[in-house]
Amino acid sequence: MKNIRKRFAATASVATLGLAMTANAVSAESLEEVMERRGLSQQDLLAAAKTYTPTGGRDEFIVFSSGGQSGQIMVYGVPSMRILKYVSVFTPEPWQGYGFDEESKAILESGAVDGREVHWGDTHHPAITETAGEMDGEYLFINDKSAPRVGVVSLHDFETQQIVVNPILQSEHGGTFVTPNSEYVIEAAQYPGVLGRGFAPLSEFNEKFRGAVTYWKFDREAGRIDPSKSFSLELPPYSQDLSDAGKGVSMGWSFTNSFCAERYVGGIESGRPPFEAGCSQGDTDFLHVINWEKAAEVYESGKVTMINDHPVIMMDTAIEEGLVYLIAEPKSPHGVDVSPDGEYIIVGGKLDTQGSVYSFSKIKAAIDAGDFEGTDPYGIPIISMEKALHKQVPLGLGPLHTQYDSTPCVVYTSLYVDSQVVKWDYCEGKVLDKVSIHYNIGHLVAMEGESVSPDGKYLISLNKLAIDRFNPVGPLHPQNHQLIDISGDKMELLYDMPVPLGEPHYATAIAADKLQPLVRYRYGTNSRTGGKHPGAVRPGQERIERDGDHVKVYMTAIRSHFTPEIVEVNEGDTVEFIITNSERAEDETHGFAVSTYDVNLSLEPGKTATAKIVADKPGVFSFYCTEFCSALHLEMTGFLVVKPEGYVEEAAAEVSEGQAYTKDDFDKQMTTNLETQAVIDSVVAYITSHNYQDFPEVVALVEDAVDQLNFATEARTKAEELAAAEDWQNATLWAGQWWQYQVKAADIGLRAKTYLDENGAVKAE
Ligand code: RUQ
Ligand code: CUA
Repeated sequence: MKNIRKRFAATASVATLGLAMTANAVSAESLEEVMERRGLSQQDLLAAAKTYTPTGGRDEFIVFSSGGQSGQIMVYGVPSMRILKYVSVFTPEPWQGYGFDEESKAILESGAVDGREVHWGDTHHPAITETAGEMDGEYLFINDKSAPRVGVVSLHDFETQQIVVNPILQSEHGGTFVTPNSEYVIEAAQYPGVLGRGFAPLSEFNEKFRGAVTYWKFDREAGRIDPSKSFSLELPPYSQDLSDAGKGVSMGWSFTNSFCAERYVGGIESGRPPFEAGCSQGDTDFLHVINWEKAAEVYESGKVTMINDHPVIMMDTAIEEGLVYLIAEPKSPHGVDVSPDGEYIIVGGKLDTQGSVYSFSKIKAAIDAGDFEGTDPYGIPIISMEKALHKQVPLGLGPLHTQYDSTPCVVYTSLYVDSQVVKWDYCEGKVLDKVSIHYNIGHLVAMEGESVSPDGKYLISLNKLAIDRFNPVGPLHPQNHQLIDISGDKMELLYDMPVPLGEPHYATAIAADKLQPLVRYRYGTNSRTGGKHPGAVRPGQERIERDGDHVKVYMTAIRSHFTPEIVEVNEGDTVEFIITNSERAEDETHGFAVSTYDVNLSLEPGKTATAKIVADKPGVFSFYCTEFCSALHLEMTGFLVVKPEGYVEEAAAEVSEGQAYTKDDFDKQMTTNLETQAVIDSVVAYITSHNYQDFPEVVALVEDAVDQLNFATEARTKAEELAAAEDWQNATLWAGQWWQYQVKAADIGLRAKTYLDENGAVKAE
C-alpha cells in the first residue's frame, strides 16, 4: 500500500515535469494552443487535471455499479472513471466463460426460479461486506428485482460464486443492504404477492397478498449465504422499497420504506385510474422499523411458519414480540439512508419537497414507552411522525437518495425532478449548496458513503437520462455517470462518463487499497467453489479417459499449446475438456473454444474449468485459444476428430509430419538457441545484480521466467537425446520448442528489467 502511495507521488511529479517539458518543446503545441483549439476553459483544465490519470497510474477508489438489466456489475476507478471490468452475475457472458463452462453454468442454474431458468437480472443495489460498519472489500452482494434473487461475488477474484433465490417473494427491490458485520444481507419485497409465489384473486388483495423482508445469513468463513440459517418477516401488502441497516446506536435494527400503502391494485383497462394515480392518493406511506436482532432470536426459538421450506415470522408473531413498527413518511418515499453514527434516518419523498430526518433515539423512546398513535389494518403499531422526526428540510423537487460526507452532519441528496444534487446539513437543517446535473439523477454515491466513516472527496451522480451529452448512437442512449468533486465548500462537476450498460441503479465505492484481489489461482482451482478442482492435472499428467460414450480429456494449457492437441472421439460421444491453465505468470489467461460448439472458457493462471459438448455431428473441429496470449497464440490450437458412426480406421493412420528436417536444420536451430541463451543470461545478470527482491511484481516475473527456463531445459534434453539418436526430424522440432520457451523467458525478463529501470531499482552490493 505504501508502495502505491509512493508511486502516486512519483507519478505526480513526473507528470508536472512532463507538462513543463511539453510547453517548452519546439514543435509541440503549447497548453494555450490546445485550449484554444479544443475550446477549453481554465475550469475545464482544472477538472481534467483532477481526473486525468497518466499511463500506469492507479485510482484511489473503486466503484461497483449495478449494471441494471444487463445482470452484471460494472467496476470502474475514481477519479479516472475508467471502466475496469464487468462482472457477470445473472447473465451469461462469454469472455469470462460465465455460463459457457460447466462450473459457472452450475451457478446460473442455481438461480432458476421454480424450475424456470432466468438468463438476465434487473440488478439494483450492490453492497460490500462490512466489519464493524467499515467496508472490508471481501465480498459483494447484488439483488435482482425481476426474479427475487441475490448474487454473491468474491472480491478475491471478482467472480460470482453463488445465487440464492428468494423462496417466498414475487419481486424484490430493497436489497442488498448489509448489517454492520455482514451478519445478514437484507432483501425486501417490492410488489406484493402471495408469499411462496402462489395464487389468490386480486379481489382478496388486502387479505391474501403480502410483502416481506428476508434476512439472508452470510457465512463469512464459507463466503456464502447460508439459506438454512436465513429467515423472513411477513409484512403488509404495501410495496416495500429501499432498506438500510441500522448501525452504532441503531445496531440491530433495519429500516424499509414503502410506497402504495393505499394497497391499490390498478385496472386501467376497466376504467379504473392507473396505478400511478391510485398509489399516490394518500399523503403518507410507511417506514417499517424492524428489530432484526430480536427477530433472529424469535426465528431461533422456532416461532415461524414454513413457506416453501423457508421460515417466516408471521405478522401476528412479529407484533406480539415487538419486532416491527411503522412510522408515517411523506408521500411516495424512495431512499432511506442511515447516518454513520446510526442516529439519523433520512428519507426522501419522491412527491415531497423535503428531506425527512428521523431520530432513532426518538423512535426508540416511543417504542420503549409504548407510545403509539394507533395501528395499521394489520395491527402493527404506528409511531407518530411528529414524535419520531428530528427535522424536515425543504430541499427541492423529487428528493430520492442520500449519501453521507466525511464532514459530520453533511449529506448529499439527489433531486430527481430538479436534476440537481443538494448538499445540506441535516443536524441544523439547512441547505449548503446545489449543483445541476444532466439529467434526472437517481441514486448518487459518495466514497464509502454508506459506511460508519465516509471518505468524502468524490460523489457520482447516476443519471437516468443522457439526452444530448454524448455523440448520438441511436434512440437507445448510453447511461451517464457524472463525477462531482465534493472536497470543497462548493460542489464541482468534473466528468461525464457514458455507460454502455443499462440501467445502473446504485453503486458503492471503496478505497482501492482495501481490495486485495488474487493475481493467480492456487494450482487447479475451481473458481466457482474456491476449492481444488478434481479434474486438475499438472503438465505430464494429461490424459484422455473413456467410460462408455463419455470421454474426459484432462488437459493443460500453457503458452502456446494445449496438451493433448489431437482428441479423437466417436460420433455421439459426450466430451468433457477439463482444462487447467498451468501458467503462473500474471495476466497469462488462455481461452478455449471449439469451432461451431457453444463453448468458451476463460482460464486464468491456475484455474481449471470444463467445456462439455456432445459430439453429435461427425467432422474435424478445430479448438483454439481465444486470448492473444503470445506471439504464437494463433498456433495454440488442436483438433477434435469426431469419427462417423461405423468408421473403420485404415492401416498406417499416422498423422502427417509436415515438413521434413535434416541435421542442417537442427544445427541451425541450435545456433539460434545458444545465441538466445546469451541474451537471457545478460538479462538475468542485470536483474540479479539489482535489488529485485524488493519489488513483488518483479519477483513474480522472475518466478515465471524460471518456470519457462525449466521447460526450456526439458525441451533441450529431449532435443539432444533425439539428436544423439539421429532422429533429426523430432530433434529439430524439440529444439524449436526449446527456443519457444527461451523467447517467453526473455520476454518476461525484459519486462522485469524495464520495471526495475522505471521504478528506481538500485544495484545490490
Ligand atoms: S432505485 S433511483 Cu435504488 Cu432501484 Cu432509486
Ligand atoms: Cu493461449 Cu492464446
